[in-house]
Amino acid sequence: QQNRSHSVAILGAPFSKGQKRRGVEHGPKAIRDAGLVERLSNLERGGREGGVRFTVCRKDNVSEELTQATESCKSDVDLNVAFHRSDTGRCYFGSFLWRVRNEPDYPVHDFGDLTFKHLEKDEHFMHVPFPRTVGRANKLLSGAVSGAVGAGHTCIMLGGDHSLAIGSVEGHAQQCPDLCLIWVDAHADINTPLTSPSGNLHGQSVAFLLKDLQNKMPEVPGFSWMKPFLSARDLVYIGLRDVDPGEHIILKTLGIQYFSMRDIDRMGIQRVMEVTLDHLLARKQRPIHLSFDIDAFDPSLAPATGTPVNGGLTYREGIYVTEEIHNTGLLSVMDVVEVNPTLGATPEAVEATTSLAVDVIASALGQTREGAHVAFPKIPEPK
Ligand code: 6HN
Ligand code: MN
Ligand code: MN
Repeated sequence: QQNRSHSVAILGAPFSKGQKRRGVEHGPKAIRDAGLVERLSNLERGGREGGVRFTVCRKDNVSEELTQATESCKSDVDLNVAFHRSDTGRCYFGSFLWRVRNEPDYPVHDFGDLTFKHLEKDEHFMHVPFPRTVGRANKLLSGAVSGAVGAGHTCIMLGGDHSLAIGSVEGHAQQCPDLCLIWVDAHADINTPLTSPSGNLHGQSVAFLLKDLQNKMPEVPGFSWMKPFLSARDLVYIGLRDVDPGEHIILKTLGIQYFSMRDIDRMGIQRVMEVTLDHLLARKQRPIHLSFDIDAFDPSLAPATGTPVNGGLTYREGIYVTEEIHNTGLLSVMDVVEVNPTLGATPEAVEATTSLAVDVIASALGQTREGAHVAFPKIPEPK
């Protein structure tokens, strides 16, 4: 049984060479300035936690375990039940968590920013700019994420452009080889250097991760330190609405599970999350890597980003995604990328984007819209 740790590590990755617009390297500072650490420290995550996480059990088992857990729930303990019905409706998976109230909050460790070097001699590979610089940055990030996860933290990686997901997911996989990946983005970021219209590596991150694309990938200089390790079936996309032709043939050929904005319109975000978690977790509970590109949101909500696309997630849809991921109890690493504070038309536009980034992180780590009452075991009475 997996028990995700409760301390949170924040890791800044001020890096922008995976694309051509400068400014996204200021993302970590902008997100911190929007009050990230304070928000996470104030989260009512307090107390010791434990419980049962189960993979698949029959409906009657669930109600039995639920009764037992409820009976053993004393007044100083919160019981949190989160489970999902499988597609067939016959199986359940999820968790019963207990939490002792009124104990100190879980610590938030801000590990600061990594320092990336730009290599002077870094010629294009085909039409791909800065391959060695991007490769080296990701190698450094990989080690840092692996270290944070290995030390027992839930890791929040602040980008930076989305090429950083290569190192983030790779480092995570060093500690958790059975991880699964949820990619929330307007874009699929699954171009190979041979399909990429722009050459930019932030549009190719997933292609570096997938075993299924191994024989379609040329040897890009700067990336000899890593091998692809992820299976196409361990990946789900949410929010797609700008997919290049070469990406579309890859998605279709590999049979990757994706939910475009059209699918969200059709099914609703609730059903999308149900199928997503069922697809990734029904067979086996395993750590989740959430790679969240802020451009998944509609540009009216997240204007300060490099490749905005109309018709994105609403605030409520985006927060629902992170709430559901939190409720699995399995979030292990989260990337928040492509916040570019130099691209907002006004200071308000920048502020909207950075505070939205803080909101999705807080929500992924347990902030609820219904409220919480860790500090209030009962309704206070006048003396
Ligand atoms: N991102 N598909 C386009 C490309 O250049 O390959 C856009 C990629 C955007 C990448 O937003 O992380
Ligand atoms: Mn994107
Ligand atoms: Mn992206």
